[in-house]
Amino acid sequence: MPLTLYYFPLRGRVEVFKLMCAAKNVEYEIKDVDYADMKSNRVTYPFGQCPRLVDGDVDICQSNTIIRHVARKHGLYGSGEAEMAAVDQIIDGVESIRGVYLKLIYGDELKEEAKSAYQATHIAPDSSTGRNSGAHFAFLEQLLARNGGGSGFIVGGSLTAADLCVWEIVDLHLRIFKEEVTAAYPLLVAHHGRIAGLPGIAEYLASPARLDKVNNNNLG
Ligand SMILES: N[C@@H](CCC(=O)N[C@@H](CS)C(=O)NCC(=O)O)C(=O)O
Repeated sequence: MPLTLYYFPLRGRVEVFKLMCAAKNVEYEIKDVDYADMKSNRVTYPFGQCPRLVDGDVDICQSNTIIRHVARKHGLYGSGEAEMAAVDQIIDGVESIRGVYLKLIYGDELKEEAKSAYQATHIAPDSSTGRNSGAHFAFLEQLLARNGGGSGFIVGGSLTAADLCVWEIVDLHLRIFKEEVTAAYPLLVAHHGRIAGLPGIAEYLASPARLDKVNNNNLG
């Protein structure tokens, strides 16, 4: 039985799920959300939002819950408690960046002034010690470096959900801040290249299943 994901036709919050399935050759189908059902049915959509995943008797919302479910089931959680906790830490750290990114895209509509402030607060290396809501690329670069110098995966010695969360958030920022990210975070950029070349991922990224539309308002 393929996994069924209910979502909109765009990359958005489901991209890490799709990357995980691609890496592990997990079959899935994506179904359009019935908007009225999503807003009124508190059983299928407990928070009135998608994505929603159905996998046998598992029927869940919240994108990071979906990521963790697939990671547990398909060997993308590392090995042992310390690695699993490290994967969780990165999933949650990436979520902090996603929060400020979504404000930049939807709240500030990617206006030039907002972009400069975002760059200065969340990307510029010297602002990692300032107030940045825990959202800064220097943190991810340092975590990667701490795992054997940063030339492999971000946790342990094999691909985990953490690599794919980091890959996708770096990918989103390379689209907007390519020069700045490339200049400041060589390990993250090299990791981005390595992960993109992995079997399953490379084929997915080249396929029509990797949608062009990134955000619902066509920004980013
Ligand atoms: N915390 C939720 C956020 C989900 C979310 O923001 N869903 C958006 C689509 S990306 C949505 O359903 N928007 C429609 C709405 O809120 O009415 C998650 O991680 O899944």
